[in-house]
Order: sequence, then structure tokens, then C-alpha cells
Amino acid sequence: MSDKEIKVPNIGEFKDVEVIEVLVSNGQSVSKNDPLITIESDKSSVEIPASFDGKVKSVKIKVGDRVSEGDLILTVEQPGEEEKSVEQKTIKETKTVTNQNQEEKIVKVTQTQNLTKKDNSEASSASPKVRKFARELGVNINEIVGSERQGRIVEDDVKNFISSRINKTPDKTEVQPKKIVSEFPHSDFGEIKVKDMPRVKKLASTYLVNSWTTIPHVTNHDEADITEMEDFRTSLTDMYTGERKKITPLAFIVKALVASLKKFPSFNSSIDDIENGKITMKNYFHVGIAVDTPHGLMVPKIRNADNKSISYISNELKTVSDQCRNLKIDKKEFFGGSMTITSLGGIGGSFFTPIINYPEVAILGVGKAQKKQIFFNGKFETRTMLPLSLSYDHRIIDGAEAARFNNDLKENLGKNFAYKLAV
Ligand code: CAO
Repeated sequence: MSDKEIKVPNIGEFKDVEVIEVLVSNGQSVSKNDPLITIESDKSSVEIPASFDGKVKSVKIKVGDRVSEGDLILTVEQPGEEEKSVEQKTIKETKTVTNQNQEEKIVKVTQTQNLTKKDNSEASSASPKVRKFARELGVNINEIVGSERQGRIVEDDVKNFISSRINKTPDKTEVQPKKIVSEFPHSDFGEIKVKDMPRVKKLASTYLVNSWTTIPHVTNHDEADITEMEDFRTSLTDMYTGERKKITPLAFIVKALVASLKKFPSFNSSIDDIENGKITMKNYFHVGIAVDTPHGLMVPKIRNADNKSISYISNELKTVSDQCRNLKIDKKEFFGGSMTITSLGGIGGSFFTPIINYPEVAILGVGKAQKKQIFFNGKFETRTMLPLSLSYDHRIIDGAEAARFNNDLKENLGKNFAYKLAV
């Protein structure tokens, strides 16, 4: 017997990427080209295959590790020449038995429509694309029995597995919406092009559908008079250069929101465990900001916004939105928020109906500020008005509380508070 090492080969632009699956374990025999691990970067996932046959002696990495070219994956025991002939016979016999088992398994699946593997400890064979597909749908691929040769799992197996799960636990009270299939394909009416949905949009869609279908949303619309805040914001200059400081209204809104969250703690809560009647109250103020990117919408957090100045928040807004647009942000930054702000103010429009960023319980939509004639101090005056659209989970927050929250927010964005905030 001799020991050989299998290392991460040259994987192009992949560097310091996460191991998302380890497909072999100690003592397992592997053949050349058998997949050993799957690694995933922001953009794609790749399986690293065995470079020769042998028996895995020691796996050196685990799920969650980050690897680059040259890192040791595992050591493999290779038989000496005299052991080879004996072992080859054994492998041949084992393979015949495995193939028989596999055939039996496949037959069994077809007969019983039981698509769940009893023992999911054994690693499944599937392409990275199929693994990614399963992962995005929240399915453990090791629970699926593949229908292809040697149990290889294909996309249809994942779909069948999911539908078998759904069919297994039918909720008698729930009417499953029937997928509407158009009687005439679009191509009947002119030229069309079918393209893949971007990955970020696919990931977000699960959360959006969950939020839209499980949370009873209500949206309160209101307008904040931000005339003084805007005068102040646009008058800010750099102490040294004397140049105008570019701070967007959003930085003020973050700060004003935090002040309201302190007064209305139920808006700073999460409903991960609402099935058990529990609400998580948060003592931190991490404000989520919806960022429009070419890949789809992302919601990074401005952490501990209560301890940051307006100009600091303004700079951080630029930094995190650039990180999102360049896919340079850590996944963890999308979790653990207090409440989210979605601002269309830089683009246009007034009121809209934002969808709550589950498991949060409220989201503030901000429209474009406009100058309007408002009856103010006994006469009509031109004031700068900011449209606010506050969506909230009606199980946690009542309409009256939401209206009070908006009143407080308006106060915080108004005359007196803006000055205090900016000190
Ligand atoms: N009213 C009027 N003007 C506003 C404004 C408002 N509410 N908010 C921003 N502006 C102005 C800014 O002052 C800036 O003006 P100048 O160029 O003259 O300084 C301009 O609009 C552009 O601002 P911005 O959009 O670059 O910066 P921001 O801080 O307002 O927003 C971010 C940052 C990340 C929220 C934004 O870039 C973005 O992605 N917005 C879209 C979010 C989105 O898609 N939400 C929808 C989710 S639901 O599908």
C-alpha cells in the first residue's frame, strides 16, 4: 500500500471558495473522476473529481472550509502491484452487487413512487447544476434517489421529489392553486426569447413568495414635511474644502427610523418562530437597505445605525451598495436586520406597497420628495414633502400603532429633530 494526496487543482478564477459538499468519507473506495467535493463561488459551483483510483484514507476538509489551488483535500491509499489483482477482483464483485442493488432501487422507486432515500448518509451522484438546483429549492440531495444509470440524479428527480413531498402532506383545508397554462404559446404571436432568471432573483423569489403569501400585509401611506431637513442637508459643506457635502436623504431617514424603532420596539422584531407563538425582540438597530443591482434586489444591513453619524451612514450606504453591485458582499450581511428601508426616491414615484423582508415585521417605502403647496401655519406655503409607504405584519402591528409610528417618523424627519440628529 502507498499513500497519495489529492489536492485542489487549478480552478481558474476560483480562490478562497467555500466547500459546500464533501461527497466521500474515510474508508470509501473512489475511482478516477469520481466527484470528491463541491465548491461554490458567488458565480458558480464546481465538483472536484478524484485524479486516480484508491481508498480514501483521510478526508482533510469539511463543509464550510474555504479552499484555493494546492490545498489538500484528502489522502488516498493505493494498493501495491501484488494487491492490485486481488483488489480488482473484489471491486468487480462489489460493483456487480452495487449495480444489482441500484437496479432494484430504481425498480422499487418506479413501483412505489417512493422518492426518498432511507439512508441518506451515502453521497449522491449529480452534476453541480442539479446540486445547485436542489440547494436553491432547499432540498437535501442525499435524500433523493436518482433515476439515471448508477443512481445519478437529474433535475426531474429533484422536481419529482418535491412533488412527492407535497403530495405526501396534503393540507385538506388548502386549495392548491392550479398552474395556468396558456392555451396558445407566446411564439404564436411573434418573435420571443426565453432566458434564465438571474440567480439572485431566483433566490429572492422564494422569500418574496413566502412573505407575500404568509404575512397579512397592510400598507399605511403618509407624507413627511422635510423642508427644514432638506435645507439643512443641502447646506452641509466640508469643513476643510468648503465644498458641498453629498449626503443623500436616505442617511437622515435611517437615523430617523432608528429613533422611531426605539419608541416602537414591536417594529424591531422578527417572526421566525411565530408558529409557536413567539416573537423575537431585538435590542440592536441594524437597518436593511434595498439595493437595486443588475443581478437583482439585495438587502444589506447598516449595522448599529444608532451609534453612527449621518455622514458615516451616508458613506456606508455607498460602500455597501457598491459591494452588492460587484457581488463582493458577505452573505451574512443579508441576515439579522431590524427593519428595512426601500427607497425609490432617487428614481421617482410616490407611494407604493413594499413587501416585508421576512422574518422582519415592517418595511418603509420611500418615494421621491416633491415641492407642494401645503396649508401650513394658517396659509398655503411651498413645502418639500416626502412620500412614505409603511407596510407591516398585521398580526404583530395594529393599524393605529402604524399610524402613530408614521407620526413619530414624520416628527423625526421634521423641523426640530433633523438638526439634533445631525449634530
Ligand atoms: N427624494 C428626492 N431625491 C432623492 C431621494 C428622495 N427620497 N432619495 C435620494 N434622492 C436623490 C439623492 O439626493 C441623489 O441626488 P443628487 O445626485 O442630486 O445628490 C439622487 O437622488 C440619487 O440618489 P441615490 O439613489 O444614488 O442614493 P440613495 O442614497 O437615495 O439610494 C440606494 C441608495 C442603494 C437605496 C439606491 O441606489 C437604490 O438602489 N435604490 C433602489 C432601491 C429599490 O430598488 N427599491 C425597490 C425595492 S421593491 O422592488
